[in-house]
Amino acid sequence: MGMADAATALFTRHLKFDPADPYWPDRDRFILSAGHGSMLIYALLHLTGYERPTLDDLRNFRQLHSPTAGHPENFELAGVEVTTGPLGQGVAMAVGTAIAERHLNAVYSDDLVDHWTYVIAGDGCLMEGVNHEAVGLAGHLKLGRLIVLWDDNEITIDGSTDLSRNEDVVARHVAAQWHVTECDGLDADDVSRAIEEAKADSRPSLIRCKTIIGFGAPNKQGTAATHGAALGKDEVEAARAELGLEPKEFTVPNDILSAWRAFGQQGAAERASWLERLEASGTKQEFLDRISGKADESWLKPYVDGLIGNPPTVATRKASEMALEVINAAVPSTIGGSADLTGSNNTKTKALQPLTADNYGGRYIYYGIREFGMAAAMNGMALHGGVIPYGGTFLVFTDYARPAIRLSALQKAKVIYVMTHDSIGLGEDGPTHQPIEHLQSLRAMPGLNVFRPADAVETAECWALALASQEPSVLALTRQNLKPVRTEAVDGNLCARGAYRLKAAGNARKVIILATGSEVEIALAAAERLEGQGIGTDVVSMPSSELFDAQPAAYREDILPDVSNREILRISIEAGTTFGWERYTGLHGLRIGIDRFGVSAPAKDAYEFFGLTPEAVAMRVLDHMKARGIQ
Ligand SMILES: Cc1ncc(C[n+]2csc(CCOP(=O)(O)OP(=O)(O)O)c2C)c(N)n1
Ligand SMILES: [Mg+2]
Repeated sequence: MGMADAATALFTRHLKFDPADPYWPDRDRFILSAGHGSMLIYALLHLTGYERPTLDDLRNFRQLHSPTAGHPENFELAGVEVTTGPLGQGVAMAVGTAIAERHLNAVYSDDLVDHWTYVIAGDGCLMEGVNHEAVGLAGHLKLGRLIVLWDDNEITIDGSTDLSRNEDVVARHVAAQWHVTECDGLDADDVSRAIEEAKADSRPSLIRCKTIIGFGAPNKQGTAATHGAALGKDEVEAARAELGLEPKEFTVPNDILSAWRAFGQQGAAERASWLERLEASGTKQEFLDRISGKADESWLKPYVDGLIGNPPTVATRKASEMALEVINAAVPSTIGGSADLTGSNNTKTKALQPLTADNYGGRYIYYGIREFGMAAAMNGMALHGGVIPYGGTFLVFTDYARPAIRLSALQKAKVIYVMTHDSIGLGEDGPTHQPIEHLQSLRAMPGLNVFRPADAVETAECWALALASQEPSVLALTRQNLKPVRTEAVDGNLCARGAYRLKAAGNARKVIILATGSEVEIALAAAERLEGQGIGTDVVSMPSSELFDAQPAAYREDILPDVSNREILRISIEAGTTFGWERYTGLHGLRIGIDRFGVSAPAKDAYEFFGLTPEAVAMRVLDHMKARGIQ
């Protein structure tokens, strides 16, 4: 209610959109970062003539199967660009949509890409830590196409903002090289004037809209009581009287509705002329393919053939860089980056130029030490469309980026996280930097591909899978060198199965060892020892447990015969928590991993200390077989 006038100014006088084609690529992006105010965007979409939400949808606000979810969800309604609700992330994603817009503008010119990103943000969005990262990044990249309208109502859930904030929000934005202006948020003309001013400035803009929360509810406005709780019948009626609205619920007077529908049609002519420009551009198909997220896949086979012919002993972070050299040439929509660990994450390939305020055409972003801001920006870039963002940090710092990784998964944002230093194998940096629970906790997240490749071939295959997936992916990569485990040519992408038999038992099969990433070579060497004692051992590489779980039952049964079969012992080896591995080993199996924090030591010593060596593994397997009476 407090931002209704500001939103009216934006939607009727500035925002470029066409409800007849909500995904028109050159539309302006509107992001309601204050997602708890979802009814504002639902009302705007309804009034301007989007197919949904209908009046019935509005009646069914927050009910099961209604698209008018508690918070705006991009997968529920066209016109909702990104999913918001976790405060702060809307602004941070908007930084990404603004980056994508400028980049594509540099590639395709004003004719095809020339639009703005508008945000409505509350006090909460500006208080969250990620806001500081987002504001810093946007200021640095001089994202003048980004305009944030701040609903400055001085109220949050607990009451007055005086309870928890005394910082000068405006000064903070000015310090971050933003343009800031103020307006009366309850006066559409004044808001519109401020938007004009913001558009004329080449910096990102914050418009401080002075508002009253719950404006129009005569007895409750200006208080936290209007934040989320229902106003109640009496106060709703009083508000209707105060605002001069129809007394009947869910009715929009005809003259008001037709005026809004007319506003909704203002963009049609602009879209028509854009379509003409697209036809005349000579790049129509390429542009549309890019927007649809297509990525060339023909690079994989020749590249893998080359690796098989000459298998390298490299860290998988290096293998990732090698794959990226080929991918970045074949897939022009990739935009790489790192949160200040470029040389460690191996994310920058030779030909990539930095994306900067002076060169938006570049394809590599120095995000600075802003893991959360980077991840949220990548969500915005991916959902803008036309670019496939990938970005790196250490796997342990997925914790810093986690709320945005979760939103990548929820929103099906095609973001690729290049997470290196994926275990104690990073060595001397010690337990603060050594991930333990991270792989399993990421695997527990729905809708996220977690890949942990074992060598250069698997790394390339996992990259191909990540690029082909519509879901986000995490690539967990080593710092330390790994021996090649895939040295024979095969048809197709073995990692697509999630897990596959890398080595079949020579003797009668008694043991199946499942391993991921750097532990696959340990599994192979341990298996050799066991075979030497007549114990047939399969080694299964499992780069993705999610993809394995999605295989047909017969395939899973072939790789892992019935879990209740106690004649075959199943072992898992992963240099991280053993938590969760019982789903593949069964309770009577053996889980080899690390259920404590790591140690600061050279990688080799750390592996020895934790018993992650072929000798120690073979010993534990033999002991376990003896204890269980397996011959
Ligand atoms: C990350 C996060 N923390 C907490 C919440 C719960 N929450 C929803 S709205 C809100 C207060 C927001 O205040 P403000 O942005 O000023 O919104 P207003 O009350 O003015 O509408 C809180 C704490 C949330 N949605 N996201
Ligand atoms: Mg507020």
